[in-house]
Amino acid sequence: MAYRVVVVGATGNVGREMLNILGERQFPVSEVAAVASPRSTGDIIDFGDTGQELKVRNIEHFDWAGWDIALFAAGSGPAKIYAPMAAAAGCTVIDNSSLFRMDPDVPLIVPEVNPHAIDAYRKRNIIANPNCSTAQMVVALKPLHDAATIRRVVVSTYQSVSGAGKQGMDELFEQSRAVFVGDPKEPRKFTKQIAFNVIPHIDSFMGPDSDYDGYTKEEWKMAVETNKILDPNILVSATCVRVPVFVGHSEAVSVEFEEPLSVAKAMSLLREAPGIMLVDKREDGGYVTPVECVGDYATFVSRVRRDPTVPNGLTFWCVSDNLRKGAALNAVQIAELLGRRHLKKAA
Ligand code: 11C
Repeated sequence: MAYRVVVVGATGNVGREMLNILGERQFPVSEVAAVASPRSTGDIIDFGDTGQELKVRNIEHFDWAGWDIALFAAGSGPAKIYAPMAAAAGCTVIDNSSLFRMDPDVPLIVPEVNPHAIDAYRKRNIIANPNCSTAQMVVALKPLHDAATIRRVVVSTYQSVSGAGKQGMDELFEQSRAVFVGDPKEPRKFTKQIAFNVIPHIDSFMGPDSDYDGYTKEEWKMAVETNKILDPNILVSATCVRVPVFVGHSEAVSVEFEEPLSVAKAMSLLREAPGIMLVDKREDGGYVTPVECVGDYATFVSRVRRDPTVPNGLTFWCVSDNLRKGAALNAVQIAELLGRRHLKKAA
């Protein structure tokens, strides 16, 4: 038995990774539809490395009936129109946008962290995929939280330009070249020059009616999504920064626990935890950087050390491919979980 699967936004950064990962993981598909906006209709794209080619279909005329699962990577606008349409037609939606994440009737799932929460998906037939910077952080926090109960997290991110889509990647490439040839280009996608620079601003600013006044929406998402996925009692203060890296988000995470947790115990828990690869040699090069995590499934943790400034604190570095664990891989893992727990069609 196998599923009829739709990938929406199939021509974008995340949509293409969804197709790659469905193929790589041999997700049981009987048919795959690549769907996108009218401007891509008729384009031919690869179904990952399977050797199959897919003709892109127009979302405006797509008939959702008879399809089992739709992986949406088209942003909030299309999700608002088409996700409820697909869900009503009986096709379970796994949406990568922020639109449904905080809806109490929509589970927000990271399979290594809160797989049981998926059981509530039937209320809307929609499941939300978290923000990339949240996903990798909660995978790393989960085993530590289970052992010593996290009270507070202070995190600074170093987020790659692919989080801002193809336009973000193009802007870094073109600006870098422009700096070298002495022909500077005005920023278009980002608010300031991203080449050879860092920008402490991702997404819009929260307003004075929010507890997170002065934070950005990306920083707010890291807090409220962590609360929904892992534990509503964890306090999170994030500073999200765009850096001139093409793919791979990095995070410096400081955690304060209710109970003591030694570095040795934390490392042993992380070594065993699903989805984590601990690389921590405390020597030159004994840690993972974004370029090394591209194309990988794991969230890499390095630089685990005691935080001497609080009674029960640890600090670590974590890196993951934001287009994979932060988006497409997590969505496919949700589809696998859905199949195992609910659809009962998988071989
Ligand atoms: C970025 N994290 O790096 C964002 C991209 O809520 O799904 C994903 C935004 C989201 O710019």
